[in-house]
Amino acid sequence: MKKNKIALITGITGQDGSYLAEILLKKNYIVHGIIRKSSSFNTGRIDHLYTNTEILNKKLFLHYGDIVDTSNLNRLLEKIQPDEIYNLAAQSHVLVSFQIPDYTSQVDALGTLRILDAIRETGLNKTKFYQASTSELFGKVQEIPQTEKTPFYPRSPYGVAKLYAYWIIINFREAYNLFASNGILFNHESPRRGETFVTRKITRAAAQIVLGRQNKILLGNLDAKRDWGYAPEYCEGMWRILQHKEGDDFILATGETHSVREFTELTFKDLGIELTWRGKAEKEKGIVKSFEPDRNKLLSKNSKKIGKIRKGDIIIEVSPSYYRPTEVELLVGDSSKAKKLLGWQAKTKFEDIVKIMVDADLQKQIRK
Ligand code: NAP
Ligand code: F7E
Repeated sequence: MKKNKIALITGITGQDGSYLAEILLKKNYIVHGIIRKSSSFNTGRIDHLYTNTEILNKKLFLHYGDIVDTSNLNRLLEKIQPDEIYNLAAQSHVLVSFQIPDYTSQVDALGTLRILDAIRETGLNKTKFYQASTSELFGKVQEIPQTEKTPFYPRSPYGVAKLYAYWIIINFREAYNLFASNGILFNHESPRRGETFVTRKITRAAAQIVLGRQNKILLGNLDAKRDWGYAPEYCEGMWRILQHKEGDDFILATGETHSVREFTELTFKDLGIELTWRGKAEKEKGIVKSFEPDRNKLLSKNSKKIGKIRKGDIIIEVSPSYYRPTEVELLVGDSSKAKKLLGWQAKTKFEDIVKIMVDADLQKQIRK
């Protein structure tokens, strides 16, 4: 009988870790995940997996650990002997990285080195390694669209830490012949996205506004543009990157770019609210132009729960506290290499990602 492959996921409790665990379990992998000790529950995104007695401790194993803890990493690798490691653990918030740059570098830069070193220490020379690299490496973009050959110009401690990780992957690949790959992933979103990233912040707050539980959202730079894809597809792409014949670096992106403003307008449109904008910069406001809550049956079934929204209500304001000291204004990726060599392509369209997220947040809020 063919032996099941063994994968180790760092960051299994995050958005991507949770989708990747599902994908690998479906492919009959034995999945190990590193979770951090926390004073409150941090396994919400994988509860459906690890409360399943068919899966827990049979196909899915969770271990306490931290990628700043070298001896813990060595012990885990020795014990698990994974065929594939997916390093998704990171302090992944760009604005927060300006507030905790040292910690961000310890985790996002040196954390990657520690795992690579542990691979060598434990003699796991055949283990394949996936590194969660990012479009934030391009920062102040030197070329549009960005390809694997575009020079980097990171604009945050997060981006700079991930640049170290990117290069240490390539160095270990060349120096020690390790199968180590960078997935340079552009923003990817889902209902499991952390609530402080802009897309989820908007869809969650919009659902609350429509239900009359919140009056407005405070946002930062409305004109930043991102190449937003759908997270489950990107996690399938991570697996494909490690199935390639050799370690290499790949961009995963949709090739489309949209502004935070467009994301906001579409979110509210989905809920029956048309927005108009007034004012400039910090004084700009998003105002209700019209409200017809007929967009989905969901709302009509719950019409008693709809809040009292009126034409002229101010529901968006700008707060400079969300501005970044140095901003990444525009990202748009070219993933032709992944299409050609991995057969990977982003499928879910921007409008559908917004709908999926709005529906999920609305359902969630209605259930509360
Ligand atoms: P996320 O939701 O923020 O998840 C991050 C994960 O890392 C969580 O499981 C977190 O644990 C864990 N973690 C943080 N610090 C750790 C440490 N010191 N030791 C061990 N685990 C630690 O991020 P994501 O959106 O899933 O992204 C996954 C990876 O891809 C990250 O490396 C991110 O930087 C990178 N990336 C993301 C995107 C994107 O658009 N989502 C794009 C490009 C690259 P807790 O749950 O305990 O906090
Ligand atoms: O910001 C602007 C903000 O925090 C997107 C991470 O997964 O993707 C993510 O990083 C844009 C920025 O994501 C708010 O200034 C406006 O221009 O959702 P975000 P990010 O910084 O692009 C990359 C690829 C990663 O690798 C990262 O790990 O939206 N923006 N107003 C705002 N952003 C936030 N968070 N909150 C606001 O209120």
